Amino acid sequence: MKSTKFRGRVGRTLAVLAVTGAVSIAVGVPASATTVSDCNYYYVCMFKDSSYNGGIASFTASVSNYSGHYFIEPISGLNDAASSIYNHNGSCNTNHYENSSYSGTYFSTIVGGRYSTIALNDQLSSHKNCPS
Ligand SMILES: [Ca+2]
Repeated sequence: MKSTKFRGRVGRTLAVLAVTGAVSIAVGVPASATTVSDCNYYYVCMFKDSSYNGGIASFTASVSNYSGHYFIEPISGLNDAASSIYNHNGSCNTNHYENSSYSGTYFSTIVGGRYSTIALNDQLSSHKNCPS
């Protein structure tokens, strides 16, 4: 009899934990859940929105044309859409260009630099990793 009651209490506790877990998952992973900490070491990361929100695109090399490249979490096109950058490549600066093929106006980042809002917002189309 006693052991039956004990199992009942454990059962209710587990049920409450399961519901709590489900709620935290739903709240903790909205569509635009990216943060600057999603940018792993060795990568330069671009984010669709300012303040490292809205999706992330991570690269270890130069990209001459963003057409066909995408942010993930959530997925959306990279070209003419980046709004914040974290240079986490650990070794060198990067250049970010208005046009493909490393042309047009550009700006540079420094190693470890975090840029929550960038010049050329929603205009970037290529970047050079370690340009000099
Ligand atoms: Ca944007």
